Amino acid sequence: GLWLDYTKIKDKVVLEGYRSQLQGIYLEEGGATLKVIGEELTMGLGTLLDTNLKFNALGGDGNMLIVSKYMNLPKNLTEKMEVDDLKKEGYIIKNVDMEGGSHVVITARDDIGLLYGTFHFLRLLQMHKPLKNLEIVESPKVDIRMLNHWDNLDRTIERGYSGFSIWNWQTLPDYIDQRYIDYARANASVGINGTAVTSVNANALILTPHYLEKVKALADVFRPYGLKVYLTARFSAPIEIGGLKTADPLDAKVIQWWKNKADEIYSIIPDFGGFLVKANSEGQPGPQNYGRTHLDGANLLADALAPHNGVVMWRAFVYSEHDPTDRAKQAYNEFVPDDGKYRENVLIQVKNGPIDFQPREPFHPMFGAMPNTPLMMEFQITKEYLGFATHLVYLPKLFEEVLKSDTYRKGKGSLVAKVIDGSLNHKKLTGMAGVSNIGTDFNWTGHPFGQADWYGFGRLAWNPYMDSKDIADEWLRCTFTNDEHFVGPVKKMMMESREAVVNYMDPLGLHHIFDTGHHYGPGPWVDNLSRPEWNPVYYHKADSLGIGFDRTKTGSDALFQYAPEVQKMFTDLETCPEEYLLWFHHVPWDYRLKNGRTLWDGLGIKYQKGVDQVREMIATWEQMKPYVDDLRYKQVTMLLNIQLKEAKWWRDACMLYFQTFSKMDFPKEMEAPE
Ligand code: GCW
Repeated sequence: GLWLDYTKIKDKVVLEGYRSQLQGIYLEEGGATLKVIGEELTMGLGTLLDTNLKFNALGGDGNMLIVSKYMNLPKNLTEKMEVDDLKKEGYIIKNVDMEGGSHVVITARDDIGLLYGTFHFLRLLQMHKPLKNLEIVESPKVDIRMLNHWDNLDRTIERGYSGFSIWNWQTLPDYIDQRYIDYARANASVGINGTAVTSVNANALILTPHYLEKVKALADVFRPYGLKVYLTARFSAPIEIGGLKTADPLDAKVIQWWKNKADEIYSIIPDFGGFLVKANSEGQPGPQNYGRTHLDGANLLADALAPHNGVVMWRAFVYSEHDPTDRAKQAYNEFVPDDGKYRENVLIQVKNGPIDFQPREPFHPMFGAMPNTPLMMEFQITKEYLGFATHLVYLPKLFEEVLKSDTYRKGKGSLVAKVIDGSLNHKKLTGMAGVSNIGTDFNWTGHPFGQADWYGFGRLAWNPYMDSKDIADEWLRCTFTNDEHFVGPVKKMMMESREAVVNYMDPLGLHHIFDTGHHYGPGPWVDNLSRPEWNPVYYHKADSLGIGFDRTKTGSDALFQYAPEVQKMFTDLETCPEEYLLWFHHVPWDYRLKNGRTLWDGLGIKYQKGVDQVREMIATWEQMKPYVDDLRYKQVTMLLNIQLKEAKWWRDACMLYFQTFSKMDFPKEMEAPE
């Protein structure tokens, strides 16, 4: 079902209104995409309106839904469409009155635009929006809008909490699971146009003919929905599956091997998207194994893909034990000096923050710092550090905060969103990736509210300036009900959920204090791991004097990587937002916060607030019983109760541990530890 569960509209007035406005459909004839548009309209309108709408020719009587590329519309209709602003994959939805009837026209330059317009149109109905005075003109602001699956070939998923991988490599290519089709529909409905189906901790086998045939079968299913397939390329593949002695990016045989491999892939999948690469990161092979650089590695693959218009997405998530001072600095140091030297078909894929998908991080300093290289965003939709698929945390709020952060790289207003949509430096190639939270679970994402994160990622990839509140509104109406008694309170609950998790896990700029390996639950005391930068104590640095990571000049000076205005704001304790206090500063336990309380009290109050916020979420949800089916009502209730138990666990574990340093009493606002 997801948000495409087109249940019959119960409101009689709305239903009758739509029925009289939609008396037939004209759908342009065409290929596979037009066929799936027809299927989606038949299914969507069939169930929403509980009627069987006929597909008619143009020119008859009655109010029609007209779906056609604008160059194929009759001249009198084309003239009414303002297509100048319409880009590739974009669409227009507009009312047009003509003799014979009052019509709704969906038009576009290409078939995929028509499909996206169709999904938008169906959403209008799901949301009970009036079909009058429509003047919708939409084009994607970002070119590559893709999911990254961290799915292994044995169907386990790294950091996946919703079951196993939906890709059944054993039965592919011959067996096409209905899930593959529904997956493509769901992605297309929010404008996602790419998917890297294998993990960045890559297995070279995916590049062998045996697997490429299976990938082809997926690509064939996805193609009508505008969804391109990408693969993760293991840098040592020339050795592992190519029989070469080296994977040195400057070696002639290696260069030829990748070229041949790209040619082979394109002979099987002509619209293959390209490679996603994790290299010299967390033990993965890469060009540095041969004394070369990320630049050498990325350009090697880019040259192999260029004749076929493929792209390389080279990840900037790198850190090593060799620079134990501050892991946050390494990516900037390794990539920024080579700005402008990457081939045109290379995008550097950067996580939203400089550490690793924490509940809150400042934006990554690379954003805006490489004006001559396309930088794409990597968000994590799966909740590795936010309570897995067990906690309700609405992520688009986090995504929005990052996208609206100001890098000041070209003065005030140089938002991260402008780096991502390319407008800050007129980039030709743009992209946004989200690490998928999808698995074989009956409801796809484990937590019923996890679907909203997938949905919201897609909407923000289409338009990084969207308000996460509007996205929550859409998702709730399409997924549950339009009843305002439900939408209002639940939207509020979703919007507050992100701050709640920050409060009960990582308040005031704390980060990476998770228990080892699995990253579920608190472990601020861990200090015995083989690499220093894996130990939580490395991040909070609590001692008898205070707590926090000094990233100013007196500490690691990671702040120098930001624009001067940003450096200044974060350096000065007067202007550093308290959300980032302990990210950038080591401050005494009795340091006075803006509200006059000590840091120690402030920490306790925040942890308590997080717990209280989960209690409020439970109270809100309890009121929602009349509006939700029993199954989802019970699931969310049980999950929220776990969340409450674990919010207390976080509060108690962290405060009791930090108390061993502060030696201060808990603030009076804090409940006694359980
Ligand atoms: O956060 C870390 C995860 C790893 C992941 C890595 C990465 C795929 O714990 O599981 O590996 O990030 O992004 O490469």
